[in-house]
Amino acid sequence: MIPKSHPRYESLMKREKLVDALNRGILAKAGLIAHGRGETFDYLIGEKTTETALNAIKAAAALLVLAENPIISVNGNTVALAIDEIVELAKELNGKIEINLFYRTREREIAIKNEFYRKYKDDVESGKIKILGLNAKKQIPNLDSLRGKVSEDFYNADVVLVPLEDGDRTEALVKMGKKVIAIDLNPLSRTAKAATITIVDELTRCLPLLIKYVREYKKVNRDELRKIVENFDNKKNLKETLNYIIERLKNIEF
Ligand code: PTJ
Repeated sequence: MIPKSHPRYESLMKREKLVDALNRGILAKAGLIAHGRGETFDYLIGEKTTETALNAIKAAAALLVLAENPIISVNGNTVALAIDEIVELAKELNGKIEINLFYRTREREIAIKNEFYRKYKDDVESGKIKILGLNAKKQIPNLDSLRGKVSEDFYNADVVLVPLEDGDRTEALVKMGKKVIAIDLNPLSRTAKAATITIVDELTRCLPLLIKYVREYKKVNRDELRKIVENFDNKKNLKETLNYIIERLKNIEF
């Protein structure tokens, strides 16, 4: 039991959630390692949403609202940490959520699907959210990993949100002509570099902001939204994030 007064309470609770998800067959073992890498980068950015991350969140929200057929791709870590926020965001869009696993097994796919049913049975049964990807038959071209198998809906999506993605698939999705929004605390990752928009922020911290801006932008005219997307330069934003980290570390006080 972690006392609420512990200075690292939030962070330790996230770890608890991941361990619990591992025990329930949702998380891949490597998901724990991936989380540790994320924690390191979160220390470097100061465990808060930076200005550059906020710019990326706004551009991502605009792109999602403009999309004809957006889809949210989820893996073990995303479901373990942020199932509620993912469902909330999906309901603001077209409800489509695709299970897509790097360490793909039938058991994990089913465990993740069951988690959506356990927590959001009514929404799944009423069609407010659609859980896709279980009988994925389409293949992303030029991608050998099991992550290349996707549903028809995913194959036809114009915008995909991919929290904690691997670089190979992001590159392949961009080559297919899709707009890819990545959430990744590592600004140096191949995913971060290949995505159309990279949000360098912690998943559970940025999703509420993304939802907030999606709600707001649904009331904004499409030309305005296009401008927000066009004015966003991912490479420039990543460089600014790195410069922010450098300056922060140079000036840190102990
Ligand atoms: O559930 P599966 O089988 O699809 O496997 C998922 C993992 C995450 C294990 C798999 O995709 C993987 O190995 O990913 P990587 O290549 O380790 O990349 C994960 C990235 O996510 C790293 O760059 C981390 O910095 C970042 N990351 C980890 N936790 C968070 C995060 N970014 C944002 N928020 C986090 N909480």
